[in-house]
Amino acid sequence: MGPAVAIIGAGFGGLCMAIRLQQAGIDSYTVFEKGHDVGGTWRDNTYPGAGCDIPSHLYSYSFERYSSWTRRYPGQPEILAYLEMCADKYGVRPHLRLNTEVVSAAFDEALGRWRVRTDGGEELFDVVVSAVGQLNRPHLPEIPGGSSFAGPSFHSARWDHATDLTGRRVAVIGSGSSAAQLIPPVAEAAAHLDVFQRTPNWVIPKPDAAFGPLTQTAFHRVPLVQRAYREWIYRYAEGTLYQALAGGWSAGLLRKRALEHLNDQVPDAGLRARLTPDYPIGCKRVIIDSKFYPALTRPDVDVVTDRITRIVPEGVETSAGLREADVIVYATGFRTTDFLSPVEITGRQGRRLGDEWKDGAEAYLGIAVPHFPNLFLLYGPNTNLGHNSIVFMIECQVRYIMGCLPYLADRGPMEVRPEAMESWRRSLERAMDGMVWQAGCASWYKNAAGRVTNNWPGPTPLYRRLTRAPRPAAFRFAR
Ligand code: N01
Repeated sequence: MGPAVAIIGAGFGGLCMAIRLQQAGIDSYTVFEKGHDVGGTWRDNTYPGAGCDIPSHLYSYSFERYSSWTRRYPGQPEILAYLEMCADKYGVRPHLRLNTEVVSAAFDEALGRWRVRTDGGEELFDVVVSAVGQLNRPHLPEIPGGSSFAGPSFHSARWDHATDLTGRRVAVIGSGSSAAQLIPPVAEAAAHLDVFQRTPNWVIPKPDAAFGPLTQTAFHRVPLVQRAYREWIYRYAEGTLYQALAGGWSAGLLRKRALEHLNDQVPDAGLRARLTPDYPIGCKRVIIDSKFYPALTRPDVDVVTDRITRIVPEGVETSAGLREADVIVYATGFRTTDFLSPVEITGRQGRRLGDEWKDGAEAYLGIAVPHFPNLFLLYGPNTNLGHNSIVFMIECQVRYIMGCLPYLADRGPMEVRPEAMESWRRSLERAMDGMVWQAGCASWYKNAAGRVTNNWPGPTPLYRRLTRAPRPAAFRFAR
């Protein structure tokens, strides 16, 4: 038994929370999942070429070192299979409430509990853990005439597998990480592909390879090899990539590597110029891919940089004229600064989370919000990374929340103090100062006012230290 815990979402975060509760002998939890199965973003993103640009041995739980990864960078089916395996192996399945969307959660002050409302009714819980992720709501741009298009059109995260692209004229709008992955296979199938690029991205090579039988055997038989490999990738990301984002010594090296990659893969100087970003590397999420540029150089692919003016039944109209298309793919990203929305969260004194966050989402350690007792966030505000595995951050947060549970048992609902939040806000602002995301570029890391609400500005070992255990002085308790 233990506290009744409602977990919203069964992706990497929600499953991790469930597994740790299960391991602690707390079986009084429910995982609400609006989709038909576990997997989160890895269930939703099934576009051709979908995969992860963080090596599989790091993009997995530290406590479940899977030795069956077939390649360095896993494809979406492998990651989804890993998460399904974890749900089975750790006994999470009986706690899953699939196809059930949480509509609202309201803290009942008299009861000291949360009223969680789903499309199936209302239930009481002691604790709510949000694990909805930052990239779960597709962003569909409001382009004039959008609905007038005569053919199929869909978002990259809602891939329409019934639409066969073979021999068709395809338009892909967007050129971020999702577009970079789906463009090579789409170009292969299509008769012609137009890629509508509004802003070029920095791209560095992805040294992907299948693991040979020797490596596989080493991973299976010698856990130390696997641990050492994971550690090596982690340290590289911290030592080199993080330094670049913080404006350190490696920014120049990374930029040089990206420019060499562009030079090597794109012989045409005109196209190269259009693909060269004019902002510092890392300001937007760096694309890690080795197939993207070659696809853009194909004779049957055009990179269109003219401004899109409207969608018409025949295709996409730009400032330079009509580009005819049979299918439109929106690889236009996600509504990343909405966080928990559209779930209505109401804390003490009827405070609504949406109102508290009207100037930008924020949370103490990215986990707790003043006036919202016993509400904990996974992958919350300012905990996204531009350089390392988000699974690491999720594990830090889950450990922290597990550390809060004994306090709840002894002293009742706990709520972070506004002073602790204020001091956290100030330290974040200071740390944010030197980060490259502040440079003059638009990105999904920032809200409309230009505040970076999504990214963690420090090294991840620091975050791990800060979240090692809750500091009781930062909280107000009911008893
Ligand atoms: O989305 P994005 P994504 N007209 O927001 C363009 C993770 N991820 O789905 O740059 C024309 O990056 C927009 O243009 P601009 C990863 O963290 C990870 O590709 O705003 N274009 C941009 O080109 C990634 O960062 C993996 O000018 C419009 C694109 O659409 C995050 O998901 C794989 C437009 C959106 O790019 C999101 O990536 C895939 C408009 N009106 C994704 N509106 C891994 O491998 C938007 N765009 C781990």
